[in-house]
Amino acid sequence: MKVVTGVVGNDIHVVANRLIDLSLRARGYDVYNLGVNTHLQEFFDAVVETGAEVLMISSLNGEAEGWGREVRLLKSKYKSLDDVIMMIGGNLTVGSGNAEDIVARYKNYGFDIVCHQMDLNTGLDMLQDLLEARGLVSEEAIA
Ligand code: B12
Repeated sequence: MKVVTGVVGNDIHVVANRLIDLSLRARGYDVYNLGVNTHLQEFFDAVVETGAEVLMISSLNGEAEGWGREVRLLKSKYKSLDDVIMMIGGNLTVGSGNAEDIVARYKNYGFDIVCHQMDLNTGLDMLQDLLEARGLVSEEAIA
């Protein structure tokens, strides 16, 4: 199972990105890590190039709020990505905000799984659950 990951926008917070990379590999995923400072369109291009089933974006400084709005537009341009699971996590707004509202907003942008200020392993369990629900993996195997 291939996952493209990275940190969106002009965001240099790299620690979570390294942890995500390690944790995904430990769970058996093939990881294509674009690192920090990644433009939204670069994520979409990488998903097309690698044939990844999952796109996992981080935002730590909160600027994803600005980029998130472009997701639907890009999804409509890249029609082949309709079945790709889109996931985002980290600090998904600048300053504080109501978590339920933030999650609803990002779902509206087109993300399937939204993990605002959520522990990484909880988010990765949510991904596993969705992959199982879609019949893409069994409980035992990811790779
Ligand atoms: C270290 C740090 C920095 C370092 C970064 C060094 C580096 N190269 O990584 C420096 C000093 C450079 C820095 C700069 C800035 N920072 Co800073 N930084 C931090 C700090 C103290 C720790 C971040 C960290 O590494 N945490 C450790 C990792 C492991 O935890 P994490 O990032 O929270 O990630 C976890 C979860 O969020 C989750 N997760 C993350 N992504 C995803 C994705 C998915 C899909 C899932 C499921 C889970 C998940 O998993 C991780 C592990 O559990 C935080 C405050 C804090 N205590 O968190 C502020 C913080 C992130 N920074 C902040 C800000 C504002 C900035 C600056 C804009 C400050 C400035 N005015 O210049 C700049 C941004 C520069 C830029 N272009 O991005 C804010 C963001 C606020 C917001 N979103 O509203 C924070 C929260 C501080 C604060 N309370 O205001 N920062």
